[in-house]
Amino acid sequence: MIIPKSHPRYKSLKTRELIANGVKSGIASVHGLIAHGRGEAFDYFLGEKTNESAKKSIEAAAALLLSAKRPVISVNGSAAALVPKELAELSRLLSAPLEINIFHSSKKREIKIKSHLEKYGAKNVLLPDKNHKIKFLESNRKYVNPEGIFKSDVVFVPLEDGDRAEALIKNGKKVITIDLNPLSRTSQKSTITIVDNITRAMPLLATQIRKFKKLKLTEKQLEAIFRNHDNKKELKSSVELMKKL
Ligand code: PTJ
Repeated sequence: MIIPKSHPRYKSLKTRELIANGVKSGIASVHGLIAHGRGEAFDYFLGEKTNESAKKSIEAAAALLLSAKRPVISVNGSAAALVPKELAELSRLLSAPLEINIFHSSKKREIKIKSHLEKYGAKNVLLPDKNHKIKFLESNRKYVNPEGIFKSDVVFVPLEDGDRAEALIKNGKKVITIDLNPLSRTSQKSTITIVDNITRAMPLLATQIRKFKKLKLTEKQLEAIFRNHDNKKELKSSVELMKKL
């Protein structure tokens, strides 16, 4: 379908199309459409722009990712449909693997997501392995790759559902998420939550990482940045922002 550029909701409709096409091509789960609608509603209340609090969280997330020993980028069907190029770029910038990890179990979809990411330039994409699990999780998301999430210290988990952030934390990992809903379980349990649309936050995160790399910040400087981050405070300020609208 051709969406005229003059349409007042052009950007939003284009993003909708990405997720709808993702479902049609078997990358995103049909449930991803519902998740997307929920995200759109929260984005409305945020004024559909990256707020100051999200900018602070992006800075902290960049510092944490750069100081990680074994960072991993976890990818589900919705994230792959919305930001494949940006996920591949983040993987390159951090020399970190992308690991497919989906809630609605499907081997076929995992393979499709992998080749979709590779089409957009990803070089290191891992798949889950039924012989390796993380603890404290019952769903399909417990299966992980031995060279990826299993051994990781920091996991980037954008657009996530439910209980995995909490389980990853209980497994001793630090968790960074992007979630438009500051009240979600994932937002509340993660180490760092970026309350923003994944389509806006991903390019900003890459820019911040590039900036920190250029500045050649030391371990200590990076640590000071992410240790200073108060996730509860930033979540509260996103909720306050929504109330103001
Ligand atoms: O591919 P699968 O099988 O792993 O399934 C992926 C989905 C997203 C369907 C699954 O994880 C799910 O059902 O997620 P939830 O429980 O709907 O949670 C998704 C969260 O992402 C919600 O809190 C939404 O508000 C949020 N969200 C939706 N769209 C965006 C978003 N956050 C950031 N950017 C978006 N574009």
